[in-house]
Amino acid sequence: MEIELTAGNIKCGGCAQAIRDGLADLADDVEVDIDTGKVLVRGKQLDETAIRNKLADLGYPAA
Ligand SMILES: [Cu+2]
Repeated sequence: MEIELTAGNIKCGGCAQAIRDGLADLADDVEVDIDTGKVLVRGKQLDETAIRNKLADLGYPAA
């Protein structure tokens, strides 16, 4: 399955890396689009609430 979220505050490659690292335990694959703020998360089992909470903790709250 996959979940696409739009996260705030993504400004650079460092932000994208922080998100990929932060979500590594919650997903098999994470793509971050710096221009649009879109975060695409793929995995066999995804916990959207946990992903949203993690993004918020990292400082990139999802809309
Ligand atoms: Cu950044």
